[in-house]
Amino acid sequence: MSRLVVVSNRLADPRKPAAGGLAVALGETLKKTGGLWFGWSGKVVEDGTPGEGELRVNQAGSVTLAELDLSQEDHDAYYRGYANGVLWPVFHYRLDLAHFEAGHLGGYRRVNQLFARKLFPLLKRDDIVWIHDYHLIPLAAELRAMGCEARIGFFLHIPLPPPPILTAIPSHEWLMRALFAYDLVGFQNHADLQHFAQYVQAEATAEPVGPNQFRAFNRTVHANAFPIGIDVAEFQRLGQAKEARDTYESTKAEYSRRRLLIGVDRLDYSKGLPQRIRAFRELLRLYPENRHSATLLQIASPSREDVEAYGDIQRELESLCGSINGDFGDFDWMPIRYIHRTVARRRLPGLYRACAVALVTPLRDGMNLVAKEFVAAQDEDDPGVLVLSRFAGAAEQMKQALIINPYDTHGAAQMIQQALQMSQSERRERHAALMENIRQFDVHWWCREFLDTLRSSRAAPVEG
Ligand code: GDG
Repeated sequence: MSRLVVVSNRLADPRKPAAGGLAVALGETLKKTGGLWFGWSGKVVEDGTPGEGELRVNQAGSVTLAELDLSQEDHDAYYRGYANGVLWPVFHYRLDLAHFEAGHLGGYRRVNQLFARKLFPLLKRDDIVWIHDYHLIPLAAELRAMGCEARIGFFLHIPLPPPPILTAIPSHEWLMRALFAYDLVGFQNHADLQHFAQYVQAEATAEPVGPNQFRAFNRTVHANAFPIGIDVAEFQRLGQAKEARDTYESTKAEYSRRRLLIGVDRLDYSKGLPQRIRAFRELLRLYPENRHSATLLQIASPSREDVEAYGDIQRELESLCGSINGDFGDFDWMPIRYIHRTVARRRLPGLYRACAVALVTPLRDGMNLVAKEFVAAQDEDDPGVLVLSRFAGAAEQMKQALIINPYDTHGAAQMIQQALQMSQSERRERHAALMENIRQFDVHWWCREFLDTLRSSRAAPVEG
């Protein structure tokens, strides 16, 4: 079997349990093929030269880890400026939050060139290369320019917006053309795949030349939807370990007379946190029986705090939670427990299991793995209910969740009430169907499906 080479912005050590399902799944395939994982080390060198960075190569069992440092200037332009200041907001339909600065695009290109320069000498001719996410869209084009002929696939973890939004990015033609350097491009769901097809047909006059094959810029690329899953078995094992069981017991004991609702998100404007909090306030207003009895536990783990829009969302959230607790709270009950910290992964399954309802209500999300983790952590006899935004990629698969529109505060509050009142038999039925789906389409399925498709896709240059 060919060696697998994984490239992602950040490197995760697949041996560490905190790494999560993706690193575990990729780690398994890397181990089997004696593979290589290449990415940024996480280290920023303050007085480093732009376009340069030290590469360290280490062995972790049979897997080689290659970590690259970045200069401060590159990091600011590539990561903070372009990836998180342009691509993240636009791909999440937030043109209002995008800052287009020419220097940032330059830095994005420079770092992709640096990645290619450092990676290319490590590649073997028959390697299978799998590049991940929006930070590295032009990487295959840079590798091809150096003469790389390996099979290269790309997976976009975040949504791809439709052409009217995508075309607002200056240099969108350059960005989208870069996708044609891949043999296979994967999206989270069929809606995103459709957006890709619409874009390349309208803007690049690419013709579909077969099922999910598009030809333009002298190359043919295969594209398809590969919805990512979680490692269900690993997450359930984590749920049976002591730390998760202790967390379950202590949470249950503390809230013995209350119903708990839970939200677990990176503190990101795409996750619809203020909308969720407002829906919870509407629940308390519309259905007063929930006062004193329902508590929302919102874990918002700190994220990208050096990007301006993230500070704004944090302040908005703090003020909203404060005003609801002030308006509705009492000596013996606070409606919202807002935790702006990262909770240890080992505790998460216990927390999920102690909760009657999960609120997964992003305004836009590639997939959303919290929705799947919540389902996997439930007790199958007495499971909690998932309330899920129609704008999460997960909604395409998880049809037995209660699907809401996060912009509709009133409608969302009604749905949360329905979740709190759902009979045990209906909860069981919905949970069993959701469980079947997340088991079948777990992260190992995703990995196999993408790599099998990549092995059989070859993007031949157009003749003549
Ligand atoms: C991107 C796409 C897509 C969250 N808070 C804590 C914590 N988490 C963990 C969750 C879950 C993961 O982080 C979040 O995954 P999501 O899928 O919700 O979101 P993104 O980070 O935005 O990921 C997304 C994903 O890529 C995969 O393709 O689904 O759409 O945006 O695993 O549990 N973990 C711990 N403490 C926390 O406080 N330990």
